[in-house]
Amino acid sequence: MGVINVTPDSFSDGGQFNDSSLAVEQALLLVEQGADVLDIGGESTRPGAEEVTVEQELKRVIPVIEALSAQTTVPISIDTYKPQVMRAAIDAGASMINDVNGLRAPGAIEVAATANVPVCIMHMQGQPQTMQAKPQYESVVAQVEAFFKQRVSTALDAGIKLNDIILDPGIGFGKTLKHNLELLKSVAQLRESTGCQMLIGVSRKSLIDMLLGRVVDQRLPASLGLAVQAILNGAKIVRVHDVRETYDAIRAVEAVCNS
Ligand code: 8Y7
Repeated sequence: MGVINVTPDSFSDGGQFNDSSLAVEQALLLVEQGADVLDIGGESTRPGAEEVTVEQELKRVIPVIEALSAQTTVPISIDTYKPQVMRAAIDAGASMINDVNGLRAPGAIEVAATANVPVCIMHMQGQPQTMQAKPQYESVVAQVEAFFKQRVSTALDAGIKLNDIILDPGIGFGKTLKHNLELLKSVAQLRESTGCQMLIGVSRKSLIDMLLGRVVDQRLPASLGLAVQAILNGAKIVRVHDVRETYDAIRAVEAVCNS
């Protein structure tokens, strides 16, 4: 899954793709590089980021989704927790929902069920503005697992198909370094206990800074190592900024696994 931020404040690309045509160009480049899904987001969820209004978010993402769906058959995922944005994005050609809030906003689960598309339900403790202040768990893996089971049950009750549910432990979303490492170690267990496919996002994240002291443009080697490990542990999708590099790393390792 290739990341396209259509925001002026996303930490990893400095907002250079905040113009729709640049975002479309970048997305098509990621397709050439091997992306199987494009994740289009119009509101930064990095720790401390400001919220944007529905109108602002629609203005950012809808033109990009419309243009892209005319130019590529690669599935487009809408990265939002707002039901109005989900609905408009689906109407504009998106065919997957990526919700960092796990379909917990009022109306989100109904929109996802009606849209009848795959949904990624991510775990987050707290809200983006404050989530890194003091993340606390008795057992992070057990609590994320319990959250997944509750959300899957609610999603199924709302009419979402089990096969359409993808789960994500939300690396960096209300978690300390230790919590993130425990979750990354438990991908296979989380997949087995829920019966759902897993998505993992570690690309350029600050846990790499905490581990190695790397600024954002020095995080590619660790991002690749963690992405490969997630796949070897059974993750189905990795959400990444550096598609070509991740594609090569995973394909090379898979060749050995499949030999
Ligand atoms: C994730 C994500 C972000 C993630 C899923 C960043 C939107 C922060 N991270 N969605 N979004 N999983 N499913 O660093 O880990 O890219 S935004």
